[in-house]
Amino acid sequence: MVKSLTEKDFDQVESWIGTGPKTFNLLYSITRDGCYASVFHQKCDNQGPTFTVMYNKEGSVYGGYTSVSWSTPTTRLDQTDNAAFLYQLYYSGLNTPKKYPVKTGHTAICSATDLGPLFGSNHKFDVFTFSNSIQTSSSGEYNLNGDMQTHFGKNYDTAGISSKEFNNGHIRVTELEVYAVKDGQRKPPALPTPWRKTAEFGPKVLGSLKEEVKGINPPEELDVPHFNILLLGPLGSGKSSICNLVASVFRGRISHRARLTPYTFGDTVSLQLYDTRGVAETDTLDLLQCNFILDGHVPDFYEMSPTHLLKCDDAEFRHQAALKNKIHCAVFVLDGLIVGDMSKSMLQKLLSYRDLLTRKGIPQAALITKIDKLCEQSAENISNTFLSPAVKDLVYNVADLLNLPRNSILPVKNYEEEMESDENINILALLAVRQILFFAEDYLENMKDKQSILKV
Ligand SMILES: Nc1nc2c(ncn2[C@@H]2O[C@H](COP(=O)(O)OP(=O)(O)OP(=O)(O)O)[C@@H](O)[C@H]2O)c(=O)[nH]1
Ligand SMILES: [Mg+2]
Repeated sequence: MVKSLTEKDFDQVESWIGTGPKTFNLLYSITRDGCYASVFHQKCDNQGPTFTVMYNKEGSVYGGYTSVSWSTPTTRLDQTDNAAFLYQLYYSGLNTPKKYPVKTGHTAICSATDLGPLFGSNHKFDVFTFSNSIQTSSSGEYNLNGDMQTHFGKNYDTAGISSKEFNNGHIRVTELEVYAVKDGQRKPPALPTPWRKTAEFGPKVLGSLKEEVKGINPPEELDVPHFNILLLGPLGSGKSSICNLVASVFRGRISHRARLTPYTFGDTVSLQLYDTRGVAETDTLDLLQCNFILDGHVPDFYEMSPTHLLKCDDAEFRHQAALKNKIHCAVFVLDGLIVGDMSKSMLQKLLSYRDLLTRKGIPQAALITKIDKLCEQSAENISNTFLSPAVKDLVYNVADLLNLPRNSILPVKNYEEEMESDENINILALLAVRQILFFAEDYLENMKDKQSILKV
């Protein structure tokens, strides 16, 4: 349903009036001020040209313009106005801009104390909105008591259309507004400021981010082919979907193997993501097992479960773990829809991993998934992520919950099944991957420095 006019609509009205740039200042709104003829006159009399607009539940938007002031004469006053017109901007939700000019020599408007806006004459009205007062119905509509049918097309050239084609054949409106129209330049609406600075989304930035991410590699001096990134998070938070997302950005290889599954992405990017079993309230990856993973003792594809815990004397236990087997950055994957309502015990669990990681000096980040479900703005277009107040609030909230810096909280949208590749989803993923690789690179640079100190 159309609820307010856009800048494009105002541009359209401006071009219909046809005398240069115009400003539109809302004088009266029945949902704000009440549907009373007295209030309409109090707010709109002697204001010069005005633009009246009505909205209905079907999504139709229509009304009239007059260059003559509304007034409160003692008896009903018909006035001619060669500049007046009726119009339709939307019909049942579709943008259908049409102007219906006043017929030459005909009455354009009628003013009186008891009348709301009336286009036409006292006896032959084309668009008569209401008289006296109207209360809202239980459905939230105002069932206007005027008439836009009987004499529709009498004073205005409505091109033979019926009132049904004008306003769906009824005068139940959800809003009626009157704007003062004055000469002047409208200020362009202020662009919302992004809450995180990023380059403008587009094909160029997608290409350059891809190249940048491919160019981030572990220090050559270390025998480490990939950055090993561990994904940790509650059940169903989107960990496996993250692996698919990165794979789809880099056209990598996805193997659907169980538990501690390393996903490499061909030769294109030095990144290995370790997907883990979801953390549940009761059954979970204990800290010792997590520590074994971090230290590289758990072989790839090892099936970890609470009933199948790795022990130091197991044959699979990798005793001689090298830096290339260890985790270089851990990423908490959190479902954006429910992270705000996370239970205390789940938060405690995540914080205990976090404590372990911090004590081991392993950098950490958090990916927030499902941001498409979080707000309309992002659902419509993922490039709005950094403009969305809802995403911003969540990112800041998660930073506080996990006590992580805000720049390590990274919103993403995963691909759901059978979705086509999308440029904006890929850009958001690459921004997150780049940040995670920076953290892992820092960690390995530190390791390199430590190794060289030990060698001296
Ligand atoms: N709309 C939407 N759905 C998502 C997103 N990420 C994941 N999902 C859906 O959430 C569900 C769980 O995703 P998974 O990737 O399997 O989650 P997981 O963390 O691997 O789950 P476990 O391995 O069971 O702990 C799936 O149905 C996904 O399609 C997202 O960003 N947006
Ligand atoms: Mg999974």
